[in-house]
Amino acid sequence: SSKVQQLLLSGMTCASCVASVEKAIKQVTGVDTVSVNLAERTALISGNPDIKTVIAAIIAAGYGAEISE
Ligand code: 9UX
Repeated sequence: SSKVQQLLLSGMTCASCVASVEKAIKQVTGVDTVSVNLAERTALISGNPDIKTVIAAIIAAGYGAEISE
């Protein structure tokens, strides 16, 4: 079922980084919406994606991500 998952990001320094991370996340199967906050270094992801696949996509885009409790 759909839920909201939060990741803690690293490596973002500007708004274009935010756009790149959001694009990478949106391409993962099951993602409905994404909200990346540069100041907080968080990504809020709604839908039902495999979170490890999301993390892999972010890393492939050149950034860091870990599960935020
Ligand atoms: Mo901004 Mo981010 O110039 O990888 S795009 S630093």
